[in-house]
Amino acid sequence: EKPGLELAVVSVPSYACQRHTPLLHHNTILTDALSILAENAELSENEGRGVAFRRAAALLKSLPQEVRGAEQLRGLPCLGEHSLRVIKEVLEDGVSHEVETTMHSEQFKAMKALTGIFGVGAKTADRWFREGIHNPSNLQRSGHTLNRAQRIGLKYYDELNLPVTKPEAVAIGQIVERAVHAVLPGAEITLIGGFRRGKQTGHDVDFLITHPDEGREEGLMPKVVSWLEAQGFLLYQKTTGNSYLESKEGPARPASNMDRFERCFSIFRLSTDNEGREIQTGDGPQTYSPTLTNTDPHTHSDTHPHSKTDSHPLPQTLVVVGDHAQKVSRVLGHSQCSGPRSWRAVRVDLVVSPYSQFAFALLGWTGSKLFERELRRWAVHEKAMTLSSHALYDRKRMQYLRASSEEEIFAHLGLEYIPPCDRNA
Ligand code: TTP
Ligand code: MN
Ligand code: MN
Ligand code: MN
Repeated sequence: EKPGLELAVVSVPSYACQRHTPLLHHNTILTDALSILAENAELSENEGRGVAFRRAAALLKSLPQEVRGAEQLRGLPCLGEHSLRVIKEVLEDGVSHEVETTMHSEQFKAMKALTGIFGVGAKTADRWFREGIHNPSNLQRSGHTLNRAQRIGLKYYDELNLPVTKPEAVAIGQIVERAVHAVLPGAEITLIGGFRRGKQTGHDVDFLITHPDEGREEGLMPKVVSWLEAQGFLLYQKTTGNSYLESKEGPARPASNMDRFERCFSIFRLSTDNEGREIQTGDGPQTYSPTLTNTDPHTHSDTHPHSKTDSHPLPQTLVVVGDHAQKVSRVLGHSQCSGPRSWRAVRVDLVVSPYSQFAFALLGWTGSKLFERELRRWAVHEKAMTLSSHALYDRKRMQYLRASSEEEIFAHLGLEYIPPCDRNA
């Protein structure tokens, strides 16, 4: 008798937004293989293929146990012919020939290295690759004219590719809070993206900013950015205004999945001390009272998005020791800037939403990207509704459905509530 045969008879729903997908799961060997193929498809601008591999991987992430044989997969949704072939290969041989070939291909390695530069997308990377540029050093020497984002991306290449840790995210959060409260007292700041889903590291840190008095948040971003710049916290920023109201398409019909909030893509200068420990210097505890909303993904108590019940003062000084600190100081020591320095570059995304759209923005910016895609697909195909990071529109009743919490949005969509920590599809 093979273990775990019961998997086949357990019915698994086909949309990722109907399932609990924790960060840690039982099929990493299989999902790592499928993720390589997904990434390769995305880098080759074959979105459909990428989504198919991502859906297959997400299905495996949601299973309650390790898959040991292909017969356990019978009856499960989301597993296309190609994905099944790869899974079977890994189950039988330990590796997939296609995955190995992909991983070690010059094109995949080059595309990953080049798109790893902040400001470089798949199109640009592909053009450079076909000119024989395979890595940042090649690009540096090529004499290509780079835009401002790409120049800074190249300059801080190594450290921007170092993971951002949770303590670093918290330290950035303290800076963002000081900036926001300096220009708009009473504004609320929420950690979103991967960290809200419980990830311990990320490629950036994402924050959503709102204010309970609708309208007070208008024009907030330029003020926050000016404050941050004056204090020397920014290495780079690109702010885009809110284009939601001016849009002629109507809020429920975005031209793409991109939302139209006031938004800032930035690179922060985060202080570290000489020993590689992270220290955030500031005005001192007497002038700063942190109120960062508790978004601990394992407490399901933050049911109301604006609740402040669990907020507690954050430490003024963050000390990061061990492996990560060593990696940071190694990268900083070897950076192109002269000598080791006492700060590192960190990618930060800031988004401002009106209070009435907060729940939609929170849901839309918590991710994962596949979870978001599946939510919108569910809404359209199963409920005749259109979901965006701004609103939910019911096309049969021809009306917008209001919500002040994520729970209400799931309820409108006829879905069981899935907490952030289980949205790691
Ligand atoms: P990311 O920061 O790209 O991803 P992440 O936080 O899940 O992972 P990582 O740890 O690597 O940073 O995006 C966060 C969420 O924001 C994601 O669910 C999609 C959403 N998002 C938008 O809605 N619009 C956008 O333009 C971008 C870039 C992201
Ligand atoms: Mn992120
Ligand atoms: Mn949970
Ligand atoms: Mn981001």
